[in-house]
Amino acid sequence: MSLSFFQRLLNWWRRLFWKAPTDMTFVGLHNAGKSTLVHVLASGQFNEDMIPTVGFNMRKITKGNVTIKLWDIGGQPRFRSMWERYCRGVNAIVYMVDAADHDKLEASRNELHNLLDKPQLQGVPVLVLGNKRDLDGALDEKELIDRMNLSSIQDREICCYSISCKEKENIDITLQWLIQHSKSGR
Ligand SMILES: Nc1nc2c(ncn2[C@@H]2O[C@H](COP(=O)(O)OP(=O)(O)O)[C@@H](O)[C@H]2O)c(=O)[nH]1
Ligand SMILES: [Mg+2]
Repeated sequence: MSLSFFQRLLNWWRRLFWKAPTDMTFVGLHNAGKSTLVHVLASGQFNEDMIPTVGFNMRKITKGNVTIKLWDIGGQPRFRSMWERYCRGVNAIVYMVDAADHDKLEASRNELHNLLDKPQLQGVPVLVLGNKRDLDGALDEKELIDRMNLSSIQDREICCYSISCKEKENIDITLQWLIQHSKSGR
């Protein structure tokens, strides 16, 4: 069975992404789809380690030359001091939102703005992903930019895509953004 043109193109972007030496952070509220995104991007094997910190769910993904630190943000102010430690020096931050979970949007917005207020993270480019666009009532990009108050973020490059990890929608442009930000020279 031959792969479709689209699948082959996606695989090509994937290989390119895992090649460049990169350190990234995937963060967002629990259940946004961060772990699912890693599986979709990797589509195959990767290494996953727990970083042992009591009560704080931090995972380290490695594949090829890429390291991704993955963690759930929210509801635990006592862990805020760790954010800088885990995000310092990363090439980019991917902030994931469940675009269909309207009840959690405000919390997600507040956590994002708290995170970006950290001086150590100044200037780090951010990609906000509104995941689960396949679900009824999911916010589109424009609505997400508004509800997440992204236009107030002026001190860095910020981008927002509406994606579905489940239906693999807009994974190609997500990979392209990640590849473009693999080597920021920071
Ligand atoms: N409908 C839908 N469900 C998704 C999508 N991405 C992830 N999920 C589901 O959302 C739940 C949470 O995903 P997970 O990756 O564990 O979230 P995490 O806590 O951010 O790592 C799981 O049940 C996933 O199957 C998506 O694009 N659409
Ligand atoms: Mg997870």
